[in-house]
Amino acid sequence: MSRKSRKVPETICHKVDDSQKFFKNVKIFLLNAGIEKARCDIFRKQTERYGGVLVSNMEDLPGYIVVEDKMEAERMCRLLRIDQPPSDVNIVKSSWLSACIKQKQCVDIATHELDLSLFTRKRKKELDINDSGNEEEKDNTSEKNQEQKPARMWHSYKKPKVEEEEGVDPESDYAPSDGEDTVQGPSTSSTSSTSPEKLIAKGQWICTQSSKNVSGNLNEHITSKLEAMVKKYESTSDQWRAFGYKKAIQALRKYPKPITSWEEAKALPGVGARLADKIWEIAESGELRKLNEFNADEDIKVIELFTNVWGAGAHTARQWFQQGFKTLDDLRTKAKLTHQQKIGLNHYDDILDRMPRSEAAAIEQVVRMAAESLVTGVIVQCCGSYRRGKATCGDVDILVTHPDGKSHRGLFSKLLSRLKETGFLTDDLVSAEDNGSQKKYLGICRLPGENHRYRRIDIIVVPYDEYACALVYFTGSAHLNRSLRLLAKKSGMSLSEHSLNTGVIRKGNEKIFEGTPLPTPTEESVFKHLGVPYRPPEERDH
Ligand code: DCT
Ligand code: MG
Repeated sequence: MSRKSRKVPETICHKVDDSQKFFKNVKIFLLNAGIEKARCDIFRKQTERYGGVLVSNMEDLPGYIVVEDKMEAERMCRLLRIDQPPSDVNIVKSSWLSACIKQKQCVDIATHELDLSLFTRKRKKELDINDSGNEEEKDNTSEKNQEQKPARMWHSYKKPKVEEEEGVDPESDYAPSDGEDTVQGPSTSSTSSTSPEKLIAKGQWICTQSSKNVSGNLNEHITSKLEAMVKKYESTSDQWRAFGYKKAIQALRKYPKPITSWEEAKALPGVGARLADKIWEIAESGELRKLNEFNADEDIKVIELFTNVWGAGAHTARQWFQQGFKTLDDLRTKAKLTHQQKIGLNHYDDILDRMPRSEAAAIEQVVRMAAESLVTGVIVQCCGSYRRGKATCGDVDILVTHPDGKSHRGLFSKLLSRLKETGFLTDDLVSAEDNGSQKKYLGICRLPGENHRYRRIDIIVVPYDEYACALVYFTGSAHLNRSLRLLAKKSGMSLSEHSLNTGVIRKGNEKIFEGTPLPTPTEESVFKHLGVPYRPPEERDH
């Protein structure tokens, strides 16, 4: 039966009276990845019909997480961006939900529970290996080792791998109301893709909206506290909660007036009752007890301190903490550190400090002068938060190309040598990585003269025909990029920092055919192919 002709049987639409509501107030999080859309629709309808509450936020559980029958615990964690399956939630296969609906009762989960034993065994093995203190040689597959590779080596390290692997925009996964809610199931291929225009007409895509709120952020007093909570949860590897808070922050930033009631907070997209409590607590009292508790918690303070070491993620930070280290000096003197972590520690305060945009402009100018002294007509463009017009920048992301399409070749190493000779580049974090035809450098720089601080710099040299896609990517924001990539994917295209390809064939999440690059001479052309109205960089600060 085709998807279109499949209808929800009429009988299941009959009203049920209160006594039949066996799911009354039971909270259910439906992870739709891999579950056919029609089936998901039935699950949603029936859950609500029998009194259940569908939640889109971790904040709203405990309750049940319902996953596809063949889901593995590890994949589920990746999709949900959590470190491990939550202990206070029942994680069940969709067969449980089917059985409940069929038997019209909340059936026992015993035979439907997701098998966590493999995951637990793997984790235990990792812990054993870590305890032996010789982790790098022994296990190349564990998450920990992914982190031991220079964390944030390139953006794929910054960005959770799940987006690339699963094609999931986590926004969409958690917030169907955003209109980006379908995770492609295993049978999806380019043949079932829809035009971007149709997709855009169906829902509110982040990438079609300007990030500029005419009135500015009127809930700054709330978002600043929620941002602090995100940092806490990220450092404790509670990615799911961190994500819930991030969604609330986005909604609050866009909200056209200050929050004046709990109901208003609860009505924000992606905000459940518990998060609404927190928002309202801040709105009413200016304080958030939970944040104060976190701030007073010495252990969390230490882990957060360690998470901020460049090259260390939450996992390493936790390990250091478990090894009994308490201060940065402990790390300097006693911990086994990678090259990147040593540099991260040397410039700890400087790297954490955001620079004024005038300093980013001066850094861009140093790179431009050096590049121009090597090749005339070279283009040097500072991207990232700077190009989006932010007042401060965490690092400087500089894109270099040449309009003649060939003079960029060989420029990368000459440019780095020149910048090192003058003492401008002081430390290499990731040197001369060749990724296809783009060359990328991550390091530390310092402006000449007195009293300048060390700053993080990325330099990317790209061929001119990749410039527009690279410009879109490195300008960001990361959130906008995710939305653009997902829109491309659902339209049978694929967007990267290299190109925008059309006619991509996918089987499940695997690309069978890479497609053909579309001509993208300008950023405008990239947006146009995607059916998205062009936005200047300042309106891309999502
Ligand atoms: N990027 C992305 N996905 C990520 C990280 C980055 O698509 N996970 C893209 C978008 C922004 C660009 O790379 C530069 O990244 P950052 O320097 O990390 O971000 P930024 O927006 O410049 O912010 P900051 O001021 O903190 O550097
Ligand atoms: Mg940046």
